[in-house]
Amino acid sequence: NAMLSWQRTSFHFQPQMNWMNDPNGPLLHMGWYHIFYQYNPDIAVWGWGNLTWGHAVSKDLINWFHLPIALFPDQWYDVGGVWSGSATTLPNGEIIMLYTSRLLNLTQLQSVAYPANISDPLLLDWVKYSGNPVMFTPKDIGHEDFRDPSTAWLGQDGKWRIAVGSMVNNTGLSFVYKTSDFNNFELLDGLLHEVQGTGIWECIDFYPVSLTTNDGLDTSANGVGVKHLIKVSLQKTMKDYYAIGTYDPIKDKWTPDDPKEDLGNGLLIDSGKYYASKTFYDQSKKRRILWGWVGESDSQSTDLLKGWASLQGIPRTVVFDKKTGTSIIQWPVEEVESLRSESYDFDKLKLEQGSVLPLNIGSASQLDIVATFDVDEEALLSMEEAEGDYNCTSGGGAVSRGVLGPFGFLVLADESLTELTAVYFYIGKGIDGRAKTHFCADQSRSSSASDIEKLIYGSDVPVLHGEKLSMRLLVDHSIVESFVQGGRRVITSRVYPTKAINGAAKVYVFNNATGTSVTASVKVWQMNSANFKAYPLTGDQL
Ligand code: DQQ
Repeated sequence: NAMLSWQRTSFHFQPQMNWMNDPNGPLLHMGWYHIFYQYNPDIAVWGWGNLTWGHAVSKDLINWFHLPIALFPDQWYDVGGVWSGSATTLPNGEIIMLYTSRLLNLTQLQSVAYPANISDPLLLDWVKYSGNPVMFTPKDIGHEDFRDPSTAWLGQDGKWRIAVGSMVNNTGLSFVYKTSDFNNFELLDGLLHEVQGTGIWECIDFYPVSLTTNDGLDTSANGVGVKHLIKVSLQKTMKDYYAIGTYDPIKDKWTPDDPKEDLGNGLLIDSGKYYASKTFYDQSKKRRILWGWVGESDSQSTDLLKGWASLQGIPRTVVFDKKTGTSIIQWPVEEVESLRSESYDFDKLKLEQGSVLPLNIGSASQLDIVATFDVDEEALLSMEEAEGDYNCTSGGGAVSRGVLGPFGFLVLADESLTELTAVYFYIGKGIDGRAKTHFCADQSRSSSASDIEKLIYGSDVPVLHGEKLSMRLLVDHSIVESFVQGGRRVITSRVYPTKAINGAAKVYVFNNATGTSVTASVKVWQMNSANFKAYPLTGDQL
């Protein structure tokens, strides 16, 4: 439907048409980044039994070649759908895919696939192991509660470990399997971890982070100066949670640093629309890269009209936040900066209380924005006037005025400001009486269309002594990815403007605080579109 074509993104990964969900088995092989994804090739809605692994490759994580489907549900053990899974690259260069295969009666099992020809840089052909399935539903586990094998990591005994998510009653948990050949798998007695009340753990991601460097680590790394992060996707909230802790390689057990901040109670990978995320180690640039599924917030009938649904977020590097010591830092991969074209600098814009200022940059539908904000020193010091206990989701959104907030950006906004997505800071007072900074994205006025989910997302964000308030926004037609304080917190928004589209989209800075003026320094880049090419590749593209 041409009428909705402007919602299609220009530099985010999407299949040419139909339905996509989770990223699967990301890896780097012979200079090509591979992404696989849950793909329904028949229609723009999820369909459990139709799910395949779509496949695409890129040299830079930004410009893509679509490839033929890698895995179809064509065996007795996966006719119920080829569900999510992960890649493991062995030290000898072999690649192993583990995925959830479903029987017709919906039973979830784990199966193995290999590239037919490891010297093919595109890894076009996949062979399913003749001994599949390789993992069966453990005793006392519901046959539909056992899925999403992780990337394998090497134990001290020279055997590989794999995490698989499940639940007992309502306790989410991770089994650990051991293997030396990826044909025979032994279920270990203990669990990697479990948390009451969290429900099924989907798409477990488990990896080491370095406490000392900004390099990513190979999934098998452990030892001094290393902590381990577990990420789980909780179906009941459709959010990705993580916690940092210590992995005991003898007991194959992980313990959170702070039990109060355990999975489900602590940090989110992204407080917006972001699910089933998965990392991989990029051995060429020594970095860990995160992919995440960004679904639609419109209705299924609109998706059917459009003929497509979902995108993947811009891949992000992940490092341990050495300054807070409690969180990770996510940042768009540097390659996205290759799309930057004309730039505009706005130095020290003074925003009086209650002001909205347009940034005259022409079309504002494809942007990369970086900005810092200063509030009045005096206003900050007279914090007793600021409200306590602010909360983005219940705080009334960008129209609700406080002493020290909200202030930030209005993006994908039309000239009359009837449609806009607000991304902003709000400084309130913490229980200790000190300033507490919140970072929010308000979708409530993002579209004049109805049948759209228009939530307000966000959380508080640590702002350390001497740090300026800063944010970076990637805007691409129907998505806004917002990174605050260098990537300490992230919010992804899907929005569907009807007027603020293409050349009519504008960007504003605003200050709706009643008790302070704000000084904003902003740099905006227009973003070129990425290339998405269909298979087959021509000789020089290889
Ligand atoms: N999506 C897959 C499952 C996974 C869920 C099925 C998470 O394997 O648990 O499409 O979105």
